[in-house]
Amino acid sequence: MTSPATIRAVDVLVASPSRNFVTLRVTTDDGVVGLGDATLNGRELAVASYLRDHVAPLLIGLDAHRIEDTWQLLYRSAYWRRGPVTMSVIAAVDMALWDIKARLAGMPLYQLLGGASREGALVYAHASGADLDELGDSIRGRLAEGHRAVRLQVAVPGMGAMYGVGAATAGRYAYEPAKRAGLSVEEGWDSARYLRYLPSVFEWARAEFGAEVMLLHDAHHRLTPIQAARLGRDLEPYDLFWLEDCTPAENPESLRLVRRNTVTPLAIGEVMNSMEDFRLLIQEQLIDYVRASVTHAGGITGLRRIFDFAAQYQIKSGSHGPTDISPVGMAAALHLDLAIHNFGIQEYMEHQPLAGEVFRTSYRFERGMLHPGDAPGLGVEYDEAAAARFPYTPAYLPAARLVDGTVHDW
Ligand code: CS2
Ligand code: MG
Repeated sequence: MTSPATIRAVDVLVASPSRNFVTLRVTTDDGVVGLGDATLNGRELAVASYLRDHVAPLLIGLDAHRIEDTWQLLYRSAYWRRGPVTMSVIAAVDMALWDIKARLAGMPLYQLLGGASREGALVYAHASGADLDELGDSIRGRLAEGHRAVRLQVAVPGMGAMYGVGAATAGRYAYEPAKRAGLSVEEGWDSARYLRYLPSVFEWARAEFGAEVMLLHDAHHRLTPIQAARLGRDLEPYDLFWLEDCTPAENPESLRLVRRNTVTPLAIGEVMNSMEDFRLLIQEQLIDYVRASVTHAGGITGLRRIFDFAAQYQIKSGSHGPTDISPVGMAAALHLDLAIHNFGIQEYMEHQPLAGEVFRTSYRFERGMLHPGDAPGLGVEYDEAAAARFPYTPAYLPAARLVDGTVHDW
């Protein structure tokens, strides 16, 4: 019988090394520390308060080994279920408890999840540009680093700043979708122009970079179902690995129309956080990849349930991994990626170097894949003294408007 690991302290750490991160630290009576990521980009303090004011008092004195029981307690006893704030809170606690259990076992977390099912997790990098020349340089940079899968985002001629396109001078992809302070920046949007232009980008990319490289694209929820169907069909000759968030998918039934009209693989779900969000998409095989993250979908326990359900329908994982998932969330994702059978791909948008001053990670990149490393637990250490140098800085996500000023999906 395992001796209990009684929870003695629960701390919520908010810091902004290059961008805001909310980290949960759970400490046991014996001084074993577990970390969890609770970063909800643009709404960070809502999660921090939920954790600090409502959850921390419930955790003190519990046995950290009882992960499933604690998950169910936080999910059911709150009464108010699901949603990004609640599920990010549960996620952070879940990650921290898995971290503690694996540290106590002296094993990297993936061993406790069933052991490695592969050598590493295939990742995709981001490439972007204000025009095709810049995009070409960006793709060449990623391929030179050893990446085999690249997401392409490019400015549409005649449209201003838009999602996923990094600053022209940034060199390495450095899209920061918010000013570091102040209110939302507004971006313009014109679906007709985008739909006319995008297929030519992928035609160019295939001619330039050949058939082997895996190419992805994110439509970031901006299309109607019929527009999404047309885009998927127009992109078919260029063999995308996936087309992401082609519609908002809040009405999952609308994906039936997209599916009937295109065989371009579809990935959806970075804003979703529960099994209920995915049920119809999975049962009707309306998607090919589940895009949820460990950080927003109830942790390792929550996301694994969704992935296991998806596996019954030959749907694979494609975990969300932008820089607003902290290095703790990234590490957790990699342990799960390594262990599950229906792994597809992992997004990898490298953190800025400043983040590395606060989070020391053990994951490593090799031959287009990430491996979580073999340090006990998640393999991440948090430097609180370094974090003190980077106080929380309010930052908003942009807003999108159509040419006539109508608010649109961002
Ligand atoms: C995204 C994100 O990585 C992605 O595919 O769509 O960049 C997303 O915009 C951010 O996570 C929002 O916080
Ligand atoms: Mg996305």
